[in-house]
Amino acid sequence: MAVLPIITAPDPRLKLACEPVARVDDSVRKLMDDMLETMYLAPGIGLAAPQVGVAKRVLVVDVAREGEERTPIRMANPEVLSVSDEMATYEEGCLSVPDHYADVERPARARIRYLDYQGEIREQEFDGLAATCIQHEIDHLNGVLFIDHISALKRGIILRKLTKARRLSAAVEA
Ligand code: GNR
Ligand code: NI
Repeated sequence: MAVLPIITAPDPRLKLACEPVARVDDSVRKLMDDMLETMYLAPGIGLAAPQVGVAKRVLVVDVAREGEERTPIRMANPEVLSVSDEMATYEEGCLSVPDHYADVERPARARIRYLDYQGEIREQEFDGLAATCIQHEIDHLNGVLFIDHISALKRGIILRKLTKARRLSAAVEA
């Protein structure tokens, strides 16, 4: 396994729609495992392939709390089959939008069809933080960030701060 560098906004690679995988082969399984290792180290509760510069429809999630047993979920080509009318609001963050958080409202439950680690088709209903996180990750596969769900004013403030922070760190490294 390997830890991969995480891309941060504003980066055009975070705005692209990703391609489905043709099948879950060893290279896709390695990507999933490397993404999980990267996510656990960060630490985060989810990670989508475009965040590590790979434009494929692959994501990983683990919403187990620290100290609890790990419950990794690996998905390729996830599809939202249906969502609840009931909505839920969580304060979201993103490894690609470091140090910024905002409330985002999403459906409270979502039924997802995906290819698992073995390439088998699975359907599963998610609720709570897992439902929010998986919807956040599927957004990434469509080039959408959580800041795209907040006001343009707040989004602009955050993107300007991220651009400034990047200029500063580039200057320090130079
Ligand atoms: O680590 C993460 N926490 C989080 C909290 C609330 C809603 C979504 C998330 S996902 C985020 C990791 C990440 O950026 N995944 O793309
Ligand atoms: Ni994210």
